[in-house]
Amino acid sequence: MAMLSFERKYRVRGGTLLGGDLFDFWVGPFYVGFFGVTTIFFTALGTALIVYGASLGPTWNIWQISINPPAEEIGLGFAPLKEGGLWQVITICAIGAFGSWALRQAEIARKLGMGMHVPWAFSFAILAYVTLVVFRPVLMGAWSYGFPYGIFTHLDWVSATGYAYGNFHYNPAHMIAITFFFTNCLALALHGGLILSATNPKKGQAVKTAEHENTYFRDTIGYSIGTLGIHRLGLFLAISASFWSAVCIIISGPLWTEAWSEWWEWWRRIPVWS
Ligand code: UQ1
Repeated sequence: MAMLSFERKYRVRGGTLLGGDLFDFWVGPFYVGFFGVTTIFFTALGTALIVYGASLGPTWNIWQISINPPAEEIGLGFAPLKEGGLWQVITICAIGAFGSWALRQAEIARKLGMGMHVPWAFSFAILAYVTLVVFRPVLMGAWSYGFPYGIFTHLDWVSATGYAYGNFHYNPAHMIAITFFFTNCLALALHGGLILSATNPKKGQAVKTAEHENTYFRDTIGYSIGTLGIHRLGLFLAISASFWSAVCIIISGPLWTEAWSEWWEWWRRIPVWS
């Protein structure tokens, strides 16, 4: 079916999650929907507040602009706008925009009768962000633990937070997260390479099939995960990377306050070799 006749068939009203017919229409190629409107609202407000916050600051140097969270004394209270309140409102806007985007993905998937894999996957990215700026600051007792919205300043925050626990690479959940990131790269490189090698041949040569792809890996390592399986594996590796990233930061402070290298004492104390 040509794309245009497909779209004529499926670009029809109905199946929205919220708002009924209210925003159930398209503008050019874009579906609008209730959550498209809320995405634009939160994004526009949040961006305007970032620009306003930058205009108050000491610099227009793009690398050095920073919207900082409130000081530790504010605890979990509301801060004056110019003393971290902007950071708080911008954080609400960001969560509103990311949440709206996930719900817009869900609404479009629902209208098309598709699964909810994309919005669920995106939700793991939202989880990682909300862990950094809401869950961990709440558990630590102050918004000051959130990261600042600036290019250099957020890097400084990562560095300082890492060194606050000695060497963050000893954090076991950080190890697991990195392992998932790297395995994700390996899987995507194998998959991208395999698909291009089979379906994008030189001029005059035949496009190969899934049987070629399966056989390539059976010949190489005695096993093929299959054309559906590789996408299940990819989704699992990607959401696991986000999930364990969230775990590794939420346990730093709320659960473990020393250097992460000390956590491994239990391993050194195992009677067999201690
Ligand atoms: C694979 O087995 C497979 O099935 C045919 C793919 O689908 C196209 C792949 O992309 C890849 C990378 C593999 C190999 C992966 C494993 C885990 C054996």
